[in-house]
Amino acid sequence: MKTLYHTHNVLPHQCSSTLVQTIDAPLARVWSFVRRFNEPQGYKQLIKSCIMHDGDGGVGSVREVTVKSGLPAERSIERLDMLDDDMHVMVFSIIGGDHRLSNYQSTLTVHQEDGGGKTVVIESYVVDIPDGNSKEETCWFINTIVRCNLKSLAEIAEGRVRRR
Ligand code: A8S
Repeated sequence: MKTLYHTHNVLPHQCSSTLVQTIDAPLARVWSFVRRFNEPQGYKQLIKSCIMHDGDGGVGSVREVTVKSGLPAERSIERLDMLDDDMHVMVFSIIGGDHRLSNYQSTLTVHQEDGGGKTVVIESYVVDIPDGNSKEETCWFINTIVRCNLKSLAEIAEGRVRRR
């Protein structure tokens, strides 16, 4: 069931959203990019580099990503909470960094589309609304980043661009 991992308990001071991307590539290929927690720059275009603080990509691993210039932050510390290679589920949390995102948690699932050879990726998140921002502003900002990540995942999985 596609909604299984995307039903969140959202508190009043939080915002949440769900984004969907259809990709014209086999599920196994899409998942192979998603599952590499220690290599998010493999598909996330906004990430410049990634170093591991703990672990090597398994559950509990902690990474520090550096993002490209022009964004309102430079780095983010993130922990892998769940990685299920059978159900194709990945959950990670942002646990630090020089940005204003508190209690950010993302859930990404990958599904085989009925008929055809296409794959559907669903990513949902929950995050605290920072002081001084509205729910709409917060969701707009995160949705822009997540949509950009899902678009670049599609480009790479479909072979329209090469991996860096
Ligand atoms: C992800 C999702 C998000 C990443 C955000 C929301 C971020 O890496 C970027 C810009 C920021 O201002 C915040 O899946 C932060 O990567 C691209 C550094 C956390």
